[in-house]
Amino acid sequence: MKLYDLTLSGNCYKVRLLAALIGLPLELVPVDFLAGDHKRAPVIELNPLGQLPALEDGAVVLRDSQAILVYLARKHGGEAWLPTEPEPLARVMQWLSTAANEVQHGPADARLVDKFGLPLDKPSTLRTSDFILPLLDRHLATRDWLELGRPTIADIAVFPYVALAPEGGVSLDGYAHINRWIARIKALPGYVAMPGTE
Ligand SMILES: N[C@@H](CCC(=O)N[C@@H](CS)C(=O)NCC(=O)O)C(=O)O
Repeated sequence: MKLYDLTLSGNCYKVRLLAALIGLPLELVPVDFLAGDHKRAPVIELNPLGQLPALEDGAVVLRDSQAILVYLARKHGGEAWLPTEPEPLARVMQWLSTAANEVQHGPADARLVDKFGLPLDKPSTLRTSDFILPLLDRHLATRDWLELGRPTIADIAVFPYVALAPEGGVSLDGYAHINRWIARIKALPGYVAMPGTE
């Protein structure tokens, strides 16, 4: 199974992290982002959006980190990481949507501005961060994991760009429940880090 990968990408890291936690070997194919290789073959043929990550599992080709988490969790994680019953499934999925929306447009985009110089609207990324991080902290005040009382792909999807928030000038000081949740994720057997989450 090949993951077209970028070390500094939190979206790629979601996939590497889940694979490590479930003991699934991945063949990492590093893509030279600065050279624009994500906009050229073979990546553009796997993902017409020209984005990473992309996954190739035999004839199955997938784009989008959330979709790849769903695929790996259902194919290799049994019921543990993504259950099939309607309510718990939906509970996990709502956080995948939050990861792709508020977390992406808040702390993740703030990091794209500060760390990589992308010309995004920094005040907007800070406003979105100020909306989602307090909400997440309140949610975690009464539970150890985002849903179902155990780690699921909800945690894996939301974790990277929350943990990387300081790289976008978004402080996690004062978010005690988020910080304890980050520590719990880092203590999971098989956990792997990425630059910026150590
Ligand atoms: N929704 C996608 C977003 C993927 C994404 O934006 N990847 C970045 C790297 S972290 C990328 O390839 N950006 C290049 C571009 O958008 O042109 C996911 O979750 O995988």
